[in-house]
This record gives sequence, structure tokens and C-alpha cells, in this order.
Amino acid sequence: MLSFIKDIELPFKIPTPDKTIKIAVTGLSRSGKTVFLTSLINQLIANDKLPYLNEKLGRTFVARLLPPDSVYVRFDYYSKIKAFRLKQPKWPKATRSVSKTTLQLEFKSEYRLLENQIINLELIDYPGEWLMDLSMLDLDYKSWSKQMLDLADEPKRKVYTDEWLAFLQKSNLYSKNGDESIEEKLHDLYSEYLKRLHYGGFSFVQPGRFLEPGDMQDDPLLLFCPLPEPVGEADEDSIYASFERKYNQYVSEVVKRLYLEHFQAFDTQIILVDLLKTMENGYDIFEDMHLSFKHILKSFTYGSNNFLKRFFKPQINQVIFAATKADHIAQSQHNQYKKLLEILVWDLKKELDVRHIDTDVTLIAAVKSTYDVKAKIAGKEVDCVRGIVEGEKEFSTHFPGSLPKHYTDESFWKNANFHFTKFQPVSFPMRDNHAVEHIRMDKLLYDILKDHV
Ligand SMILES: Nc1nc2c(ncn2[C@@H]2O[C@H](COP(=O)(O)OP(=O)(O)O)[C@@H](O)[C@H]2O)c(=O)[nH]1
Ligand SMILES: [Mg+2]
Repeated sequence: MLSFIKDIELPFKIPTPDKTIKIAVTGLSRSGKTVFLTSLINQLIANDKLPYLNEKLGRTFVARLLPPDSVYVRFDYYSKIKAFRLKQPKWPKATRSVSKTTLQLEFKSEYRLLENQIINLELIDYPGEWLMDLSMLDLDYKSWSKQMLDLADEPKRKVYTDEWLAFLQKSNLYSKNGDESIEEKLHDLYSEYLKRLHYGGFSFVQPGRFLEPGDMQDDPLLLFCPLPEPVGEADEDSIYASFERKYNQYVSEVVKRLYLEHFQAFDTQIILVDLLKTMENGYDIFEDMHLSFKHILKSFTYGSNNFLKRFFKPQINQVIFAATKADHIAQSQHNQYKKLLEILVWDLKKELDVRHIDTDVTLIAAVKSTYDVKAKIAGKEVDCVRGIVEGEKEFSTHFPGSLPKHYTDESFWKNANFHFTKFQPVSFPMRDNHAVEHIRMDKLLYDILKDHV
């Protein structure tokens, strides 16, 4: 009966409406956004390494990249993949701004009388550092400054602040200022402090734009930093007043605009997390990363009567947290690796759940550049990974450390002693008829597509 319907042909086809799924991919710098998007496009075009996706969807499709359709910088898949196809393959260069591309999926209709279904995946790649600034929308200069100064006063951060705070203390901040170079110096020293934090493994820095300026490099609008509140009124021509004006302008022209242009409505937000960094650097860095994601997600996890919610009403259906670069760890440890991410985001996930936003926590390696082997260390057999270390020519075996069965034990953080090697990427197949090896990309793709196909 069913096969009879399937084969009916009409002089016309019954149309199926096109769909667009807007997918925002974000994560802190070096979390793996560019590599992830390159692999995702490669996987869907080749579609030879996605058994889970194909089995669950049960539909045949072709994927094609559409030509650029907007003023956005296009995510240049072709130049990224070229570097991966070199004889000595290379990771893509660091990217510093928003880029966008559309991958069109055409699903073969199940019935001849139906037109094929078109699903456009609109993929947008944002620096997480920019999103971190969204929480500034809620704060005036005075409150923001206080928050930043309190944070700088925490013992784990204080060690990085010396120069900035010393200069701040000897500067005349509240009366008429005749020397513009002082403003510049204050800003530079504050930026320097943020950079030092960043190199120390910290991720929560505000404004995130100071680290990832994108097209605002050297823009005078960014020439400010937090300052202590004046005792009385600050002079109109003082440094304090000037910084307050720039802060307000930055928030309303840059942060708000980003929010209005990009974050009004999209279906899925993928947040990529580099957990390896927290495992190498310990508990403070883990907690600090949690703070960053709290700020990044603030626009979605706020209560109902807050400023952002009242004015912008963001629409979002799904947030996927994915721990990246899982190929640094043997498969036997993957569930524990995922559990660590669950611990990192548990409260954010709860906040999203209660607002009817679907959440998923998963792990991936977009470009699997190692394979698992067993080796003996001090007579004990351990699970290791084998790959080519960057700059070398031959494969070597690496034991990164092992994750505990339970994380309740604080000694995990105290004694954690992980070392991750930077591996050269495996070479991509020369044509898009074959995709690169990955870990669990098909599960993630299914999560994105399952409610739309
Ligand atoms: N082994 C491995 N390394 C990865 C993977 N994804 C990213 N990396 C590493 O992380 C670095 C940063 O990735 P990238 O995508 O440029 O990060 P972005 O700044 O978030 O766009 C790369 O240069 C690689 O060294 C992966 O799947 N496997
Ligand atoms: Mg990038």
C-alpha cells in the first residue's frame, strides 16, 4: 500500500516549504570554532562518516555551500580546507571576527509526488569574548567599574594587577585633565592586565573586545578602563567623565548593536568548550571558565523582569555545550570527560531548562588526529593516544593523565597533573567525497537536525 503511494507521479509536485536553521557557534578564543565549522561542512558534504545521523534520520540528502548572500565576512571553508590538505597539514590561522556561511541540505522526498525538502543551515561563528560583554548592557559605568575592581582584588587575579593599579593610584582621575596620554596609558595598562590574565589561562575578561577587538583595533572608543567611583562630582573634563562617556557609547553602540543584529532570534547556540585548558591549569581556571559562560549566557538565563529580557526578548530553542579536542584523551575516558563538562555547566543548564530551552552536553573531536593505544607506565597498563606532535615527523605515544571515576574528591583538582600535546592535524582527504575522521560529530549533527527533518 505504502509503496504504491510512494510511486505515484503527478503532473506537478506538492511543495515542501524551505526551512532555515540559524546556528550560532561560539566559544572562547582557541576553543575550536574554526576547526569545528570546517569539519562540519566537510562531514555533511562528504557524508561518508556519519552513520549515526543517517540511521536516525533515515533520509538521503546532498549538502552544498551556497554563495555569499550578505555583507558578513564569509566563513572561507575552501581556504581552511586547503591548509588541512597540505602534505604537512596545518591548523587554520586564528580568526578574529564574525563570519557566516550557509550550507544547504536537500533531502530526497519519500514520495515522488512531494518536492524535495530544503533545509538551509545558516552557520555563524562568533568570538565568545564579544558575547561576554553582553552582561555590560545591564550595568552603568559606576557599577561595572566596581565589579571589575572587586574582581581584580581577588587574590588569584591580584598578582596580575600591579602596574595598572599603581598607575591608577597616582593619576589625577577626577579633576580637569590636560594630558590625553594618561587616558591612553590607563587603558593600555588595563588591557595588559587582561592579556596577562588570558595567558595565565583565565577566560573571564571584560570588555572581551579588548582582547578580541576584531575590526575595532585601535578604535578610540575602546580607550577606557574601570575606575573607582569619585567621592564628590567628577569634573566634566576629567578622565573619569571621559571614560564614563566612552563606556556608555561602547555599550550602546557596540554591545547593544551586536545583540540586536545577531542575537534576536536563532534556533541553536553551540558553545564549544576547551576543557583541556582547565584540566592543565586547575580549579581556579575551571571556576573562571564557569564565570565566563555565565556571562555569555546571561541574556538567556536571566529572570523575567530584567532589562535584557524586557527589551530584547531573545528567541532561542536549543543550547548545545560541546567539549572539543576529545582526541587528546583515549576513548575509555570520554564519559568522564563529558561528566566534567556537565559539572561545569550544571547550573546554566538548569536555568535554560526552566526557560524551555533544550540543552545537550556532549563531546567532540572535529578533526581526530590521534588513535588509541595501550602502553605500560611503571608496569601498569594505561590508555594513551598516538599522533604526530606539531613540528615532528614521526608518530609518538602520549599519556595525558587519567580522569577520576568521581569528581567529588577535591584532591582531583589539587593533584591534577595533565599535559596535553599539540598534535599536527591528520590530513583531510583530497576531495570532498570523503570526510576527515572525527569523534561524535554525527551525534551533534543529529541533535541539531532532529526536530527539523
Ligand atoms: N587535536 C585536535 N586539536 C584541535 C581540534 N580542534 C581544534 N584543535 C586545536 O585548537 C586550536 C584552535 O582551534 P580553532 O578552531 O582555530 O579555534 P577558534 O579560535 O575557536 O576558532 C587549533 O589550532 C588546534 O591546535 C580537534 O578536533 N583536535
Ligand atoms: Mg576561529
